Amino acid sequence: PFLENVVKHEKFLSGEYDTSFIDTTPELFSFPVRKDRGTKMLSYIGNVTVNGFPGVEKKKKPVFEKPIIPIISADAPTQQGTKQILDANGADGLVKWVKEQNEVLITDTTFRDAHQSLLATRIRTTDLMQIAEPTAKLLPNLFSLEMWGGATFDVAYRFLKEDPWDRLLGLRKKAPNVLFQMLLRASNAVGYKNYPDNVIEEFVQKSSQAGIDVYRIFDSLNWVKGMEVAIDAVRQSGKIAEAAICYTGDINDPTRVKYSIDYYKNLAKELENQGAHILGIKDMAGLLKPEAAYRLISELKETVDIPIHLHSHDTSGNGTYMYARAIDAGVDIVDTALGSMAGLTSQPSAQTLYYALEGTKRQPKLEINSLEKLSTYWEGVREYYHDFESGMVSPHTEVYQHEMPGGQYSNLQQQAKAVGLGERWNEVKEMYRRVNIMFGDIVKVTPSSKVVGDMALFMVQNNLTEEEVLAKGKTIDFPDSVIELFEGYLGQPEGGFPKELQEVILKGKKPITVRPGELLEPVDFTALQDDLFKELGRPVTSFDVLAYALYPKVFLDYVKTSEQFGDLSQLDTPTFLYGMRLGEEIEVEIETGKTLIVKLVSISQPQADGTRVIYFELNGQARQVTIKDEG
Ligand code: 3PY
Ligand code: ZN
Repeated sequence: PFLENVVKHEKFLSGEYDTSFIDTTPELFSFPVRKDRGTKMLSYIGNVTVNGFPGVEKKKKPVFEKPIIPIISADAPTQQGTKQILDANGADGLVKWVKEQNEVLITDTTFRDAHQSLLATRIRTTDLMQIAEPTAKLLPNLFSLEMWGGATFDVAYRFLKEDPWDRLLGLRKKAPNVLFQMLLRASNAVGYKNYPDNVIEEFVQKSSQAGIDVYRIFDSLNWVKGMEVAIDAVRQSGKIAEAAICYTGDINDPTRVKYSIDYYKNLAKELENQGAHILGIKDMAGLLKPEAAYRLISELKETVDIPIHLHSHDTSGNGTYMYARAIDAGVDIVDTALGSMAGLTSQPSAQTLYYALEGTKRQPKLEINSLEKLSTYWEGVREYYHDFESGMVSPHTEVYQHEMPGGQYSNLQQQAKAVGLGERWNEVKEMYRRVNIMFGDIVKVTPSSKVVGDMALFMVQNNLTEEEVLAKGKTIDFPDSVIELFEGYLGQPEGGFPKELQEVILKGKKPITVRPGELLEPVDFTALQDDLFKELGRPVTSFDVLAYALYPKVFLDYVKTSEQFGDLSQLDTPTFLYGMRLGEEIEVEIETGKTLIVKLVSISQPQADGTRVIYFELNGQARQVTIKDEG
């Protein structure tokens, strides 16, 4: 009857059934509480206890210390911050305010890039939610919290089995005072390919309604044409368009003429003319050296009138010193992470920068003890995710050679292991450098960096040299991503593609030179919502529809897992990743005021059909679930 009521509803029939339909017709959507929520959760816990979690070594659940949440008195007010400035004065008012500040402003990346770059983006919403309010209360002077976008969207659905929109909405409630910032891959949105223009427009509209204020927009080949739709959409939403230049090469190296200071100055001017409120410098691999930073920022300050926001990774160990030089040159905002989540492939540490600038006029106005307290919390959380660490333990100046983005390092390493090249990782890194040159020295950042990585793996695996690729290319089946790049589906690189290689890779196919979005049919969101509604047999929100438009398979897999195991976002992370120890008791708050107490009593030996029976107590009642032991 529920389905009938919905499909016969006049609003449904007229096609007006976006989220407001659910909001305005609640009578259709009040379901009886599902009685089997407990059993679903026990199935998940049983499963992960017996079979482990992908990417986590299967072993008895370790005993973790509980991460220490700073104690803040419940009635301590949340001080107003940049979010209120934007809401009161609009994007231009906020930009004006930024320009009036003398100290360097700080974006904290702990909620996004830091864990994307250190822990394969695996931090779960529950660990973010617990520290969001203390962060808002302890660091009200932050410029922004980078907390969404990049890989977080995909990884949330794909690996964490949780909804990234819930993360955004939940965090927004806990941290109402600081601007929320996301990374948007221009026409690639939060994915790895080009989407139709209306998908980008819809994504910006919905995410801005859900709480994003600052969009760092970049194109993976620095192709401004590919950024226009996203910049316009952000401007229209009334939010802040931070259009970013990806930094590659070395402006102070006379042999790297392609990415010269003039190249960056021209790009900066173009982005300002395109409507950027802020100019982002996205040093995704951490290639910007201290003196180059001083020169770059000094000259860009004379080129554009908008504030400049610098992002970098500390892979080389030079990050703090480089920031200090950029700050000397007048950069307005820089990205740091809390100390325990900083350094190496992540951002430079907020505390380190704070002390580095002591005694200068531009020291950030942040409370050092607050930074330390929050950092202590993250030190504890990071332990949970130990198995996702890249294994890098000291600075790698070799990044200046291979130029691999911080966020790619651990990922490509995993990819190499998966295809049996774990032992040849050094060769893969060297090949990555060579492939870049073979491709004509391109900007390497998601998704162009993934193509360079795919090609490097392919060449190492097949023992191919550059010469052999050209000589035998007509008989080689190149990875799909490589073909798409050379077809022009990620846009156009500076100076064009190397012609001979392009011909070899495309084998007679004609490349495109227009914006890929111009060739793509707009997505019919109403039809898509209809399909999804039929597929799922439940009300779908416009957030669901967008996720489905971006990642159809990943989204449907996520829905299937949620149906099987229920909402897993409430489980604590050690249980989510390791399951339970025999005799252990945990509490799971499934909704406010409703807590399940789960005890793992025993696990049977495998039965003839390969299943095991897991015996639990759920709120004191004996319960059992049967799990297939995957061996
Ligand atoms: C992303 O696109 O996810 C990045 O962080 C690129 O640096
Ligand atoms: Zn980054």
